[in-house]
Amino acid sequence: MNRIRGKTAIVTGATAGIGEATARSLADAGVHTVLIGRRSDRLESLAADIAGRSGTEVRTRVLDVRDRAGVIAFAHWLEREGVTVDILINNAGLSRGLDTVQEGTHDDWDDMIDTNIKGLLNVTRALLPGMIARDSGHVVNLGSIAGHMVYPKGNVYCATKYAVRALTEAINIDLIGTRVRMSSVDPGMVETEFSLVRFRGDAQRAATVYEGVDSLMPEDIADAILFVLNTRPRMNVLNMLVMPTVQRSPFVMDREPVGGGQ
Ligand code: NDP
Ligand code: 8X3
Repeated sequence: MNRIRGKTAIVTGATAGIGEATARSLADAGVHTVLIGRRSDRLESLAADIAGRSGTEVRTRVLDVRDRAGVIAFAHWLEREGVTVDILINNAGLSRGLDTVQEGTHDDWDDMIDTNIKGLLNVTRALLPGMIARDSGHVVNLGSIAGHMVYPKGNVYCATKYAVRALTEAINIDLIGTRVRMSSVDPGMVETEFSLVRFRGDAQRAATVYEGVDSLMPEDIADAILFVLNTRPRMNVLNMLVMPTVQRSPFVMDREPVGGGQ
């Protein structure tokens, strides 16, 4: 049964990876979408690709979730466009570097904290009041296994994902007395541009992260998000931790020897 057809979803970080796959899956399910990211060329080509899928409307908006004034202006633009937001996918996020704290850089920390925590809060603060006023809506945050277990040199990235988990729990308490739901989908390793961004474009280093691993793919997480959204209104999935079958914890992973075991 499709309970989300005809609704409207905002997807932050729709230009790549999990956000892009989720945008496609939502459109396939008949959900109208508003796609957000900083790279306009990617937004436009994705919108062109999915426009008309199941007769859905697709809007795009170049927006940096760290830009608080820009996020508020975005919310006003939605009002002017007559868009009622039923679903918010707080997906925009990133990691920067893999260093001990004593070797880390302030710029990397700012990027992660400002995007993964404050960016999520900026968008949520702008759109949640409308959902509460309508007593209807569903927010899905992208957490991570990194919000459940820390790993070596993951320090600040892990802290941001622990914060996402805490915010999901805390905002659910804030929402008591309303029918608005907030969920979190927390993946283990997913093959996306995540490591390319973490290692600032070093494609070789990024590739080694996924080498020999039957990682999750963005479409798997899109499936999980669609499942969470499609539950009956009386049910709220607070947290869905999703791992590749070959990864039982950040530290326990079946990795095929490179070169097919030679
Ligand atoms: P990608 O790098 O493939 O995609 C990240 C997306 O976030 C891009 O669309 C990027 O768009 C957007 N983004 C980054 N910063 C901003 C910003 N300031 N404003 C607006 N958009 C922004 O990574 P993933 O798809 O893997 O990551 C998506 C989410 O999933 C993140 O929150 C990540 O932490 C989480 N996650 C990822 C896992 C993985 O293994 N890949 C595992 C667990 C969680 P643009 O650059 O155009 O702005
Ligand atoms: C991304 C997955 O394990 O690299 O959240 O932190 S991990």
